[in-house]
Formats: sequence, C-alpha cells, structure tokens
Amino acid sequence: MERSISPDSVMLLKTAQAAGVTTAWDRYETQLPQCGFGETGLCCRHCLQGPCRIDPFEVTGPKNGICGASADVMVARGLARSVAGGTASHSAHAKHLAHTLLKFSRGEATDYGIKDQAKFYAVLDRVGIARNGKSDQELAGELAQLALDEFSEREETPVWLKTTVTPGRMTKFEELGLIPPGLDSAVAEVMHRTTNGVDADAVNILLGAIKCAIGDYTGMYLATDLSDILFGTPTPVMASANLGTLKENAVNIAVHGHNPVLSEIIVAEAMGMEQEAQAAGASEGINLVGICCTGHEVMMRHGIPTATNSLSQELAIVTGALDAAVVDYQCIMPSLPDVAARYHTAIITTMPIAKITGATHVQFEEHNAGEKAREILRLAIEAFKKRDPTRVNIPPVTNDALAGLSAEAIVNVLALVNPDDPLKPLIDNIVNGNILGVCLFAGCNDVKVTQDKTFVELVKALAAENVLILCTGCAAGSFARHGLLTPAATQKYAGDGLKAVLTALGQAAGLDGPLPLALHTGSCVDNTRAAGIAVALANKLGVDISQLPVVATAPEAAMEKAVSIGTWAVAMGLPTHVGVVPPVTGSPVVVEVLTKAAKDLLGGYFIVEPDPQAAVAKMVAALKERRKGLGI
Ligand code: BF8
Ligand code: SF4
Repeated sequence: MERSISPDSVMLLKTAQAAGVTTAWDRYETQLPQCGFGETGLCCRHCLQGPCRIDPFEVTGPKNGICGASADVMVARGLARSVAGGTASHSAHAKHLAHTLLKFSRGEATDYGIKDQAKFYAVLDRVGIARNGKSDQELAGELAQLALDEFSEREETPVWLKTTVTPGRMTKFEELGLIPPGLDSAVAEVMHRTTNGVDADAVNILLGAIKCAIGDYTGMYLATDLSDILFGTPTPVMASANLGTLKENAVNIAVHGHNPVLSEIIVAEAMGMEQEAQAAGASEGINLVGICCTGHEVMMRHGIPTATNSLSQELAIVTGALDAAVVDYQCIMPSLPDVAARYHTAIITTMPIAKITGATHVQFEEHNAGEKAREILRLAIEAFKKRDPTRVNIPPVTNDALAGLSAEAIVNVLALVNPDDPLKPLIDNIVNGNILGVCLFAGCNDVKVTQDKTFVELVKALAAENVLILCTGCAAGSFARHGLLTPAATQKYAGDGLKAVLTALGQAAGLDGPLPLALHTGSCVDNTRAAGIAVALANKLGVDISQLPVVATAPEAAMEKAVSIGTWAVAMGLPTHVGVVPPVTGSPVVVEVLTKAAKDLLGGYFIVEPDPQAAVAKMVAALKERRKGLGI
C-alpha cells in the first residue's frame, strides 16, 4: 500500500528510510497481521481473569468471555470505552480553559485576558449570566464557575447542551434518557457500566455510549466558546501549509497538541525574541508552525502555517530543520524523542499529565505563562545552534490555505449578501439546488489507509456534486496540504451551482475569487462550530437537524476522539461516514444499531464504507433523501 499521497510526506519517508529512522508506518508493518480478535472488537481485558476473546465465527473457539459476556456485549463495551476516552480528552481540554478563565478572573493569570468581548457577552447571554454592571473579571469568574459545574454530577441538564441544540433534539434526548449527568460523570458512568458484571445488554450499553458522546459534544462546545473568549473568535486569514513552511534560515518551532492555552502565549512571546534568534545566527528569526489541532488553533487566529498532521508528525523532525517541538497533550507520538535523538530537535513537554521519556519537560502554568514561554523559546534557539546544515532537507512544497472560518465568520460573510437575514442566502441556495447539501469533514489520518487519499478523493467528488464542505482538525490539515483551501480549488473542482455560490460569497467578501473549496472551521473541538451552523439553519427553518441535508465524514479516522465525535454527530441526527472500519464487526447487534436502528431512533446513523466512490454515492443518497423529506 502507498503510504501517503502528500508530496512532502512521500519525500521525507524516503529520507527517513535512507537515514534508518523508524516512523509510524514502519511500526505499523511490524504489527501486521494485526490481531483479528481485536480488529473485530472481540477481545476484553476489563478484568484480571482476561484477556478473553470470542471466535468471530463462533465455530470452534469460545462463544463467551469467562464472565459470560457475549460478542455483542464485548463489542458494545469496547466501543463505549472508546467514546469515554474521547470524551475525557475533549472535556479535559475544556476544563483546562475554564481553569485558565477562573485564574484570569482572580488576577492569577495576567498573561491572559478577554480578547473577544462581543463573544464573551454573547456566551454570557446564552448561558444565562446577567451582566448587571459587573466587571468583566467578575463575570469571567462566574462563567468559569458555571463551566466547571458542568463537569460534575448534578440534576440539571448541562447548560452548554440545552442552550445549543434544537428544541427537537432536547426533547428526543430527554425521551431517550440521553442527557449526560455531567461531563466527567458521563465518562465515569461508562467506565462503571462497562466493567465486569454491570451492563450486559448491548443496546443499553450503546445508549450509554451515546449519552456520553452527547457529553463530549457539550464539552467541546464549551471549549470553543472559552477559547474564543480568551484568544479571539477566528476571522478569515490567509495562511500556508506543508513541511515546506519550515525555513532554512529561521529557528523553526512547532507547536503541537491541542490546547491554545500554551500555544497562544508562545505566539505572543515569540515576537519579542526575534533578535535573540537572529543573534544565534537565524537571519529570519523565529518561524512558528503548527502540528495537529494546536496548529489549527494558531492558524485560525494568527495565520500560522500548518506544517503537518498527527500521522506524519515524525517527518517534521526528519527535515533536519525543526529545532523544537513544543507539545501540550493528545495525538503526540511517544516516539518523538527517539526520532529527535537522531537529529538536534528539542522535544519539549509542558503538561504535568503528558510527559514523554527522553523529552525535556518545562512545566507550564498560567500564573507564569509568559516567563515559561520565553524559557521554551530559548531552548529552541539553543537547539538551533546545534543544527547540522548538511542534514537540512526541507521539501519544496507549500500551499496557500485560507483559514479562520468560524461560525461567526461564515455568518459575517453571508451577512455581506443579506445583512438583515444572513442565513437566507444559504437556505435559498440549498432550496434552489445550487447547493445539494453540506458535509463536515473531520477526523484524523490513519496509518491503515494511504495518507490523505480518501480525504482528497471524497472532497473532490462531493464538491463536484455541489456539496458545501466544512472541515476541521486533520481533515482541514489534509486539505490544506493539497491546496484545497483555496479559491483555485473551487474553480477547479466545484460543481457549477456550488461554484456560483462560493464565487458570489467570495466577491462579497472582497476576495479575488470564490471562497475556498472547503471552509476551514477550526480544530477538532471546533466541530461544534459546524454543529452551531446546522442548529441555526434548523431553527430558522423550524425543523430538526435530523431533517437537514447535512452529513459528516471521518474518512481516515484513527483516535478515540474521532469515535466520540462521530457518535455525537449521529446523536445530533447526522448520517456519519467512517472510512476505516471500527472494531465492531464482531457484533451483529452493534453493527445493526449503529448503521440502522440509530436512524429510527435519532435520525443519524453510521455509514461504514472504506471505498471512496461508494462512500460518495451513499452520502449523496443520504443528502437527497433529506431533501426529499423537506420537499425540496
Ligand atoms: O483532535 S483529527 S489525529 S490532531 S484526534 Fe488527533 Fe485525529 Fe488529528 Fe486533533 Ni482530532
Ligand atoms: Fe473476560 Fe468478562 Fe473479564 Fe472481560 S470482563 S476479561 S470478558 S471475564
């Protein structure tokens, strides 16, 4: 199998091979053939009597685990724990932001502030905090406390859930008992009910997983809100992509991970340290780039280039030009120090819960954020001095990428066409068929499939069918690397109807051409921005999200976080495609519930289809079915 179609990845994989550097792709090969029990979800280690496995064909091997768990129960429990893992990750990210806001309100985090007062007030209004002449600092404290209350068990519906979904969804969630008891409690409940001897009904376990995923949605919405308040709501910005954004004559520093609490301060402090970098011999000073979602956070807000994605993160080091990778948490390969040991790159961990053996740890805390950021930047400058110029091998590949299309930014562009009723141009063009529907691209690259291939094939085919594309996280990174976040891509690949709409919007926005083929709406936690647009459309039309011609896809999904997002997308009522088969095929009941019964229950359902052309056909059919339901 081809490893990647990303030209910079392809080039550096050869360099890595020649240098004897092992990457994720090599390690994947050492794992083959992967365990069939695990692949089908028929493996359990939830108690010390295990591991237990079940014969997927139930021929000669065991039909149950030692405790009696059936194939259906085992698969459902495993999937539910993945959802809990994803939810815990997003919720911890959200909680971190709430703590930062709280510390700011107490005067304990002076490097932070309210960057977007309009959003701050809009969120306060939405969650029901009256301003009553209070100072921003006091209000920030109240908001942070309300946010932190969302995590623990209480009797009320989480505020960030009930104030952000359609009335129809809320009724449905209440009827089905799917209101999470609190964000951390939702995770704890899944861990409890999936341990030995608790929930042994596959359908009930899956409902528990969906409830937890709705908690995931809630935490993600909260995270995006607080990030925008603290760091600014993104507005359109021209940036660039690929590993060619590293510079031979600069101190190259990658911010990598997920939470802007650290990377925003690094960005702010880097400006003041240009001279130090130049004094060290870097004529172009400091060059910040992003990897993974932290990269998208700073790309959306500052136009910082996105260098690469999670799967190809090691290749940034193989350029020989990366002086430091500053990491916070999530999607950071434990292998980074091993690869870096072959070069001069400093791997700098910053979070107490995310250390890596072999890395340099600089504990980052909000009360001395600026000082710690400068310490980190100095480590990078020191590392630059050790760079071996003869090993620098930066691929000559860069692409322009327009980013910063938050929900607010998209509404602002639409308002240029119709200031009184911004959503109307979008709705009119969906009704008249210029736009067939909307597709949200999300999720990771996965070593099991050729990097970016499914992403690129799907987006081109869907755009040709006049599907409006939104994208986040590694999906956005993939499109950026292939020049698909550009007006030129719209000219080349969009169907006539979509092209006309994107051109009219691009002109209204003062661009030289149309809006990009895919609208970059943010990092993975920002998938809720797309949900927000769908909710606004549904409310305006007086329907539920499950009736809208909107689909989601994670064609190269890898992480537990993608599983939890996919599950809440289904809960929100979206047909949701995944291109990598998740470990559920060992259970006919789980497959049936996720791909069929969920449709009757929630309107959303999973479409599991690795073949890109077949996936496009299924997504287009789902959009047409929705249009028919609406009579358009
Ligand atoms: O949260 S898409 S590989 S980087 S999990 Fe990770 Fe997947 Fe990328 Fe961002 Ni999202
Ligand atoms: Fe085996 Fe049951 Fe224990 Fe899982 S919980 S390891 S199936 S005995």
